[in-house]
Amino acid sequence: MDNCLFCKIVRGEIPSTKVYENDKVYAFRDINPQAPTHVLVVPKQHVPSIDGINEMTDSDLAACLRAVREIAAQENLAGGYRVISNCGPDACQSVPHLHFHILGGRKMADQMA
Ligand code: DGP
Repeated sequence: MDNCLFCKIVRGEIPSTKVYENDKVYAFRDINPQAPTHVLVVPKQHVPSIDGINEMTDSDLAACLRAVREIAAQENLAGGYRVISNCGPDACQSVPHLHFHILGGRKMADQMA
């Protein structure tokens, strides 16, 4: 996707602070962190949101969650962490490329919203 912000980050056309990468997944620090650790995990394949995951292979989708686990270990989030994927306008998704927020390094609120 030529004009997708996260596709441009994956391609290195927009700078980011890389945390993790493999052939299917790229992960980088959020520009507006909401916790001491705030990482975005994105598939390299352009998929707009969870609503679009039928366009992905199970292997590529699983790679995102496996990357989450790897990154949590790498970032020493032994106390726990939260994984969020906003999907669509009611969830305030602002970048239409599937991504998983990893939030950690502090105690999260016990309410989700
Ligand atoms: P969401 O609202 O769930 O679509 O989250 C999008 C996130 O992307 C938001 O937390 C801020 C982050 N973000 C937006 N633009 C950039 C950018 O250019 N670089 C980085 N590192 N993060 C960005």
